[in-house]
Amino acid sequence: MDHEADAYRTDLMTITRFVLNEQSKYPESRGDFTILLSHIVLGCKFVCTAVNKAGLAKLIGLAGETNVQGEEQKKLDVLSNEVFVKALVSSGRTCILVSEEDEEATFVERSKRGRYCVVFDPLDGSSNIDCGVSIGTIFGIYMVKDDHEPTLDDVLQPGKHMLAAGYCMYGSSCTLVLSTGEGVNGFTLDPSLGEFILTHPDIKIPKKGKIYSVNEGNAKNWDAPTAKYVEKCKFPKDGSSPKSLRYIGSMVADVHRTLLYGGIFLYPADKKSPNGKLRVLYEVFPMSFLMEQAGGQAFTGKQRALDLIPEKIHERSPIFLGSYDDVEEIKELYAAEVKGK
Ligand code: FDP
Repeated sequence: MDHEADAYRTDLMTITRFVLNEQSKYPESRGDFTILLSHIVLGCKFVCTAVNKAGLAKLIGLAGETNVQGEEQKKLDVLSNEVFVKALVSSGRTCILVSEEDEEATFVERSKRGRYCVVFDPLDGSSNIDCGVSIGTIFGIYMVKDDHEPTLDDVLQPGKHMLAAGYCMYGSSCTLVLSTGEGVNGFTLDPSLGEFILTHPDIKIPKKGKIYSVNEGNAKNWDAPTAKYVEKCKFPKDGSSPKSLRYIGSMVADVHRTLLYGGIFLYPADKKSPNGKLRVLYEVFPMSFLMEQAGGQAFTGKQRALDLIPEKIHERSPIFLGSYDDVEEIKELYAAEVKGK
């Protein structure tokens, strides 16, 4: 990228302009999605500012703690959840919200109701907050088909029914990655403008990567295909070079790197957690949607991740996602295991 030229760019593609351009392809569209997205973007900007200030403002304490002024502090993830719930409800475009922070789904009151269902993790990777490691917001969007009274079944849908998905990473810069089902685009927040600017158009994941990303501390409890795959990454028998291991332990950051550099991110099942750790609706689905839209794959160990039909809103699933060829290898190992039985 030519940074000098970039500093003088006068034709900036903001995320709103980008989505309005997309919307103009559909003359019947009433702009509801653009309005919904602008409320998500507002939530991301708020959380970004709060994350940046967290160390200074001591926002990182436990919920219920008091600060030096004696005011009650809200934990950053609790605060982020409140911001997103309020922004989404006030958009007037949502009917059901499922948040990682809330045990029950929120059904929006009739007067403020729209047709979109938003599933989200307002601040994923929260165990990393206190040490300043990148964290993020993940979201997926469904739409109810007709004017029926919304029920949980409207969100207990396979990921392939999502209309859009994305994440915002709060790292050295604040980056929002979005797919509305026609490829993947990345936008970086320009703090001086307060706008997300298109910086990563049409992201395509490399077909094969050189990095694997997994919590190897769980290795003793892995099943055979996962163990074999990781062994192959470290000791390839086909003459190729071993892969590098990178694991941040913050899904948004690990997936973002995987999307840009290629490779594979895995959070497999193990003996202690037969369904893995990551949540289907607001972690596995949105990230799988983005991976497929960028030309990669996402697999649960049994099936294409986006085909999964969740039965509960906080359900978990094992996940293997990333470069097409790398995920293909793990699929082959699981297929061989089933055949061998
Ligand atoms: P965290 O526990 O910090 O909230 O789902 C949550 C998550 O982070 C993901 O962001 C991350 O990929 C994963 O858990 C890390 O889990 P391990 O610590 O078990 O590796």
